[in-house]
Amino acid sequence: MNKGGSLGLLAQQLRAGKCVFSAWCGIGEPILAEMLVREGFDTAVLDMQHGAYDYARAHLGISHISLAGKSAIVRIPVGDFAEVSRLLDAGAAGIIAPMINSVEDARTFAAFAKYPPLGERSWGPARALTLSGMNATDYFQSANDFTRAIAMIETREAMAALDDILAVPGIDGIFIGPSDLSIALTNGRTVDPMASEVLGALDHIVARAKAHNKFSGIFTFSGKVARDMAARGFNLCSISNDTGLLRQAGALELAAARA
Ligand code: 3PY
Ligand code: MG
Repeated sequence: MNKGGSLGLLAQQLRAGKCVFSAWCGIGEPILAEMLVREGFDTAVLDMQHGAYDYARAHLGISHISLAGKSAIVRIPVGDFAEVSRLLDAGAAGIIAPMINSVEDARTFAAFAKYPPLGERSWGPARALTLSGMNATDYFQSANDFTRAIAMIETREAMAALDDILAVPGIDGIFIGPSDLSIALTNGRTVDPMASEVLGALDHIVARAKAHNKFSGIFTFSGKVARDMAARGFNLCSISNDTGLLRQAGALELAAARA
């Protein structure tokens, strides 16, 4: 068993080199996240930026996912770095921080995600100890290594600072937000995660992450695109979201009934 049990699974899967496929959950119902990981998704992201998850819901969702034997990831609201430590205390295996646009943003994020000497995370992982089955000393000595701090790259500023962000100790990987990146790279002309400006930037992003020995991930809207992104070298691909999957399945079955 890897260090940290289901909490350490994400880091182990990312190190193993196969693409990690993640569910994406915004509806705010922890049971939906649990259902998706039990369906075979490697992990699930609980979204506090654009989704209905608040801290209490995310705390519960992390438990649901962990007790199903999988790792939970949480995306925090923009700049809400105090949540990083709290969510790791709750047993999150990874934190995605949106809009990391500068080396200063990346350093602040890493400080809240990692214990000293790497960062400044404060002690108090009550739920994480219960879920991981680790004692305090073991958890303290290994948490920096098995929890993942993932910086979102989704603006022109972030693209310009990509190497500096990747070089920050304690930033374990990056995650592309293709919709916001499309808005940035087209100067507000469109929002299109498959815009040529976005697709043209992806090989460079993957290559720079590899050069820094860090992983790269991306949000996708379908399994087909996730497969393509995995083939391009991304290590973590999220697929659609709970709203999208539910609407898609509902529309499909209703159309079949009415045909
Ligand atoms: C984006 O595409 O901008 C995202 O943040 C994905 O959730
Ligand atoms: Mg975004």
